[in-house]
Amino acid sequence: MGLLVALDRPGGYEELVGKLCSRVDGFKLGLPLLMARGPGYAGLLRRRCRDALWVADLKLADIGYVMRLTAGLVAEHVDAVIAHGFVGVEGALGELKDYLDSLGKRLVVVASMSHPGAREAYDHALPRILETLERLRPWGVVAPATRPGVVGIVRRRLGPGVAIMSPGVGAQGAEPGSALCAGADYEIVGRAITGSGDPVEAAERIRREQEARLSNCRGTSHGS
Ligand code: 3DU
Repeated sequence: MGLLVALDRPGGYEELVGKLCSRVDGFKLGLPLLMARGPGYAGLLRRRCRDALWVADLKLADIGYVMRLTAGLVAEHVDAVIAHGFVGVEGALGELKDYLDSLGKRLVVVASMSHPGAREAYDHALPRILETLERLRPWGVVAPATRPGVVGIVRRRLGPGVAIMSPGVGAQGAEPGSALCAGADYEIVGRAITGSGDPVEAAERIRREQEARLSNCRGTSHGS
């Protein structure tokens, strides 16, 4: 059962990361934060919580050459980098994965997104993106907590070896634990924690809700 906190707003997160460090599994750094503070800020935050999983959410979607250059700016400070799935393997995700492998870093690929507009194109592309993921075998996949059915499809298709991360819990309406019950390893929560008056309490409450929902669904639908 995992909880990753999305840090998106440009701002100072040193204190928050220190407080949340023992309560969550990792942090996902968004583009607004990385562009405002620079890639080195990821390293500064990481020193506040070394053992957490640190993910740079670059949402890369370009040719391999440019994705490698972009990922290379932040890779030394994080464990994993996120790229979009629709750009394909040849000349794009394949090159990025080889590059990250050479650095000992992990690739996470978006299978579909959590907002309503993902139904317009992303969901239609899902069968093709699943083929890409089967060939590419990235370390992780992003699938939407708002549509747990998609999480289940990804888990069934890719099996137990892939880490599934699911955004959409909290501000976008999904309940804590719902994606975990559908087969995700981590739920990504941003505003419900970072926008709360008491982020530590919010993170602890979400943890409790994840545990409660997971213990209810275990043995029924989890991973199936
Ligand atoms: O809605 P929240 O504030 O909990 O933030 C969700 C985070 O998840 C945010 O950083 C956004 O960029 C990310 N996200 C994805 O990675 C993929 C999605 O399909 C939707 C959101």
